[in-house]
Amino acid sequence: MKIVYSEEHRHHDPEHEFRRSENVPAFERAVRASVIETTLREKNFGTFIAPDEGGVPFTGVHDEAYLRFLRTVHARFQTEGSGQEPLPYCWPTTSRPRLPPQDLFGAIGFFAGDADTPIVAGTWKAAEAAARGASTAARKVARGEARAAFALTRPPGHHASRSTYSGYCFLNNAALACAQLQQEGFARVALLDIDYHHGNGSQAIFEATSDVLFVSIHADPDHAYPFYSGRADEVGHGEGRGFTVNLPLPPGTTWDPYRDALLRACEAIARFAPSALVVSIGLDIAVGDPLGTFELETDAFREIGALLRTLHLPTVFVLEGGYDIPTIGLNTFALLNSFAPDAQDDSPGAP
Ligand code: OKP
Ligand code: ZN
Repeated sequence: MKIVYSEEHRHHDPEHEFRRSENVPAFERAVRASVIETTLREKNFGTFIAPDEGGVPFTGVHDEAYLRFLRTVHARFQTEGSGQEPLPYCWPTTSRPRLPPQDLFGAIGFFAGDADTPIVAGTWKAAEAAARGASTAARKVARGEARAAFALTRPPGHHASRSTYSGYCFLNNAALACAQLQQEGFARVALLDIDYHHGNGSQAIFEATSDVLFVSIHADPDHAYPFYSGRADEVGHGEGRGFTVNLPLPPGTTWDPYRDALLRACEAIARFAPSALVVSIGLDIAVGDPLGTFELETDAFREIGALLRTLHLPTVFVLEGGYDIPTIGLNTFALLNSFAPDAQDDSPGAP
């Protein structure tokens, strides 16, 4: 298995965020990726590679005006704002115009999905590197250079839609991996999202298409962020109707009911018969995660990897959430190592 990793994620390392209106130490920190990197290296798992020069398939995933905003917002804030961190204070609610207003705070509210996704000076640099990492992982798998790859990237991506940043996410790395696989000739791709939080950005990007099946297992939005999407009756729109599958689970979910949901997810994927699979992995489904309530132990991550292996698909794993620093490395290893026990074997036939 190829592991795509670059130190550039460190450019985005915010110290604080808001939590239910309170300023608290940030959860989505650089140490998350470094602890996973260290664990996988200690276990001698996989082959580490850097992102390649192949670019990012932005078209079809993110809007031009949104990308321009992300590239420039922090610099604009230094002159047009207070010079600290850009935070939205108002949002379009009754309707969203086609284009953002010229005013900086009008634009921030236009593109922001929440008020606890800090933007620092290096955010664009880090987000762009993560997007390149996910695109690289997809290229390696598509070109048969590896049967599976892991984009060990942050900031995460699954809450970012075509033109909103939210939930620590700016560029939708998993969606970009899907787009890259499609560009390389894999017409039908399944995107499985097992982060604790519903991947509302990924769903929004693909809800009107039948080429990408989006399947998500997550905490019931009645009780968990992102609150306004992820219910079981959201099944896609138009041509994409039936190609979105949401499997919400109650707070406190343990392995047995989780496994049932994962089996259903795997059945939906097998029925779709894709030519490749992208998995958004969130380690925040682990017991003890500060932002989750599920109770999955390390054994469960092993079982998840083993179950995904039975799909026999070229697979791109993309890191999303997971905030319990002492366990995220081991749980990532548990999942990936049971998916690909012989991870040093990168030949196309190998898992
Ligand atoms: C991102 B990912 C703390 C409250 C929670 C949103 C959670 C984002 C999770 N400020 N904020 O899906 O792990
Ligand atoms: Zn999450």
